[in-house]
Amino acid sequence: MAYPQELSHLSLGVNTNSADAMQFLREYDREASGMCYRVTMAQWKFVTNITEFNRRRMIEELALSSKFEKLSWRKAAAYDPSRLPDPQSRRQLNRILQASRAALSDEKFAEMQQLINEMKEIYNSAKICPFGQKPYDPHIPKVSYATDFPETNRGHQPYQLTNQPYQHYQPVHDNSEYPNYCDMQLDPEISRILAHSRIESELLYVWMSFREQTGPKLKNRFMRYVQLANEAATSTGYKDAGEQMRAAYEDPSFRTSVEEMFNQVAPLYKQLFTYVRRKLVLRYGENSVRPDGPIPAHLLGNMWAQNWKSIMDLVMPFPQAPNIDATSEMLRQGFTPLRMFQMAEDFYTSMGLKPVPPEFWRSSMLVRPPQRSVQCTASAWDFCNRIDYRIKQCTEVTMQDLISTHHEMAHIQYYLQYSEQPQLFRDGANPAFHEAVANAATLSVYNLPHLQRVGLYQNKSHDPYEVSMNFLMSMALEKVAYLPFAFMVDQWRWSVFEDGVQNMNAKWWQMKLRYQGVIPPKTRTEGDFDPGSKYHVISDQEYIKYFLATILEFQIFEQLCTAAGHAGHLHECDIYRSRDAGRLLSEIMQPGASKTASDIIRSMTRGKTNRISPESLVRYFRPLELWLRVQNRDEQIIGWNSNYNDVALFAPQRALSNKNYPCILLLMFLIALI
Ligand code: X8Z
Ligand code: ZN
Repeated sequence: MAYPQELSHLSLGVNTNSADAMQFLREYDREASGMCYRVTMAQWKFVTNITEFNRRRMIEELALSSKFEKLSWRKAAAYDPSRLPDPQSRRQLNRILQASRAALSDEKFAEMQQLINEMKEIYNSAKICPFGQKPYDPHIPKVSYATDFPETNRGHQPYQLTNQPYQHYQPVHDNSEYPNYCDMQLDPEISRILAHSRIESELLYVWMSFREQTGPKLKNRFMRYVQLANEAATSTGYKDAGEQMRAAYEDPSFRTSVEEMFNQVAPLYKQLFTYVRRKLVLRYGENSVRPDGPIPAHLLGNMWAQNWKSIMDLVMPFPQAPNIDATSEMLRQGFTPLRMFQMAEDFYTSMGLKPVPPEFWRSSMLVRPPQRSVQCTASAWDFCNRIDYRIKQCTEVTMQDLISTHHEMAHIQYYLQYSEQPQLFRDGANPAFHEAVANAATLSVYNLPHLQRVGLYQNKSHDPYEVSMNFLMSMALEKVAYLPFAFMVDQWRWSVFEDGVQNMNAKWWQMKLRYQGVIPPKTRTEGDFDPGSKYHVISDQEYIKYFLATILEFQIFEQLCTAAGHAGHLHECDIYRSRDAGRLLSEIMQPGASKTASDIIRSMTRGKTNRISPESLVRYFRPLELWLRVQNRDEQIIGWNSNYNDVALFAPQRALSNKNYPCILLLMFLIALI
């Protein structure tokens, strides 16, 4: 699709002078870079030093930036992009018009920003009590939520809010009576329990409690957010907010394209699923996991059952062979966080890519600073001035953090590569590209040949096939297990934007079952709002990019490996020190968003295709898939039996188990007797 042509009709098209438009774009570029610098700096100061003062400064800058966004959108809408002779300027103008919510009135625009900020705050302040501390003790006051909407807002009518938009909302902080010791947060405490505990009741407890502390408090705000997002989208010329989000992919048949991709990876996922389910049956028993049905979502090592790598201990193909982890070798060699970052820089410069500038080393936060509160999630920062680039990461000397270091450094490399583009093009070719490129580079770092080359693994005479299968299993638990989750989040979100907010939770679980084959461990109702347990849902961040990025990363990786002259299994390819791979990587990154994804993929594959394709991912995991097929040969059902649908959503899982029939019959008999 050409860049959303439909947007021409929202433009007022009053000014048809292309010289004026070009002048506007030049001014925009200068002002937007300046604004971006100020906001980014205020955000950096806050997340690396969480104080009330820094929070207020950040909010002030964000407010200024929103004003600028709104004003620029209005100015841009005065031009008709289709009349601009220069395609690059047309593309820039469309980028201003396309994604914005600026078509909303000033009041609603501000309300939207406030809603999203409040939802983030509620989410980030969610805390639960430790397991076994009598969470349901009547002495511990239970927080009650005024979550239900008036009946008039149910049913199939679009949700209507009264003219006092906040009257149904809960205050942001209502933990006043919550006991002090109930201070476990998602990251790190709750996530650690889900990853490492193998006690089902404990897993169930944290799974349920986190949802109690998020969903119900967020539901009303989310409904209002849906209404406002749709209003912004329709005023911008889109059918609904889902269509507006999808427009960034510049593909008129985007929904069909992603569905086709999903269908191509589903058979591999089902093999993995079936094998993992059997191991979970062995661990937790048939009363907890049906041997032919869906898997209860709390047993997969992660709050959203999206990444299963934490249950590797339960599913390792060859427990006698190692699961490659260079952590102990790194510790033995006295690695430091600084050395890890130097190593990551060397990875990119060895391919002829750019070193990071001195400002990076001066200003990054590479370890958790003592005596101040910071947000530790790893991230890479572009300060929009072509000078200042930083990483924030509370690095520890572990293999996982070494991978993360290479991942974040790839983002910095992307920033450096497209730094000469105008501000509007300093971005990935589509929203999936940044993550895809960063992960493609790290696929090379994970593998054995690379770890051997950098002296972090010595071959200790283990069977190479067994070592390979263990490695591919750990990768599959991270990448393959993730695909249906990454796919379903926006399927759900788009359906809410399209069909309305009724039965949002039931829809969520229907999709979780259909695509992931997971069910809730306990009955859920519309009083719950389980999508609200995922940050990206309530913080207005589209998610399909992660699905596409996971597929695209293997496609990019395979092209880099071909450029590097790799022959043999894809999972054994290392692009370290390959100038040819570096050149290709630079060709992918350097245009930023100035070209379409389809143009970049065409040139990356030397004209073979212009589409994202899962073939490389499937090829990468082919040796594991063959092994899984053998393991699953006696299984009655590859995948899951969806007849358990009703059970999953509306009744406790075990209620209809065959084993309960004698009890039910006995009960009926006794009742009849009475
Ligand atoms: O949100 C993230 C990163 C920032 S891009 C922390 N990820 C997705 C998630 O957590 O759901 C990385 C993996 C997918
Ligand atoms: Zn990333």
